[in-house]
Amino acid sequence: MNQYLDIHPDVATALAAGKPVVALESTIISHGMPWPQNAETAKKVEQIIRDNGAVPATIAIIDGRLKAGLSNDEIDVLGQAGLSVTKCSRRDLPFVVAQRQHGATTVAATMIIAAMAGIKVFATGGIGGVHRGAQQSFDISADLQELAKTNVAVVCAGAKSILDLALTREYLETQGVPVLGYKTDTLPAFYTRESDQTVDYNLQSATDIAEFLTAKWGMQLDGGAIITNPIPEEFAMEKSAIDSAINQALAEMAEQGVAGKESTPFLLARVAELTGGNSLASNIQLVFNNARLAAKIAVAL
Ligand code: PSU
Ligand code: MN
Repeated sequence: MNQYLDIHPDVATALAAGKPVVALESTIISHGMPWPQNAETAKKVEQIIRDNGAVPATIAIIDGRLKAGLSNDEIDVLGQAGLSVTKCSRRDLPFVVAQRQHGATTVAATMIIAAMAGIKVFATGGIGGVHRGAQQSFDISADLQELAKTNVAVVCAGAKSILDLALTREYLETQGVPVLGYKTDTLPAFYTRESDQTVDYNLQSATDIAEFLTAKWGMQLDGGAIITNPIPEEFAMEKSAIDSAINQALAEMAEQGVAGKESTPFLLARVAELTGGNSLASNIQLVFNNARLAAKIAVAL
């Protein structure tokens, strides 16, 4: 047991009994959505996981403690504090722990803490990736490196086209990270069900996905896998509206010289503002959809 980690009693009981557990990230709470929808969504996602037969473990850092499983009050603290909570990827964890601060974990940091706790399946909205213009900026999310080495499967709605999806695919191929499609041949682009990129393998059921993961880890092929789950048709957005918001956000980012860890939150917030309430509703629904699939995969595993 890691001396820096607190596992919530419900999560610890489930893990000890070999019952299914699904990890959830917290940057999506503090940096991905506005208060109070962020905390409401986080609690509903936990309920959806319970309704589908698994135990939720929302992951964050509270007063310097790594947490696998939060109370509702802790979710509210992160939701209300929003952007003032430190966004923590791999490199930020030691600072926030040593300084006994709160931290919101990205996909990378959530995978690290999930793996410490023994959790294999993780649900989120979208992952980080290779940014457009990375040939110059070198902006490649640490999420991709983590997927290359940490044994956690990440269920998401693909990646937003704030990223360069083609370069993201190439990078994942080099790093040996499988990209699965749940009932899809093309990589979903978060708000839209399709993109111009393919997935590696289209699998038709949670059982097939669980068998894939069992084979991967059974062969000691370390690293994660990405399971992409297209946004439900009824909540998908018009590609042209999303594209124009993304292009405007990217232009503003260049103008204002935003870089480093601020890039992704800046782009997410600007796209959400420019597309109004529609994109928030879609974002919430796709997270619900991913939570359902992740719970089914955890049960099948
Ligand atoms: N993409 C989204 N929504 C998000 C994020 C990415 O569509 O909330 C968050 C996740 O926490 C992800 C992080 O792990 O941003 C990636 O940040 P960066 O690009 O700085 O690594
Ligand atoms: Mn970056």
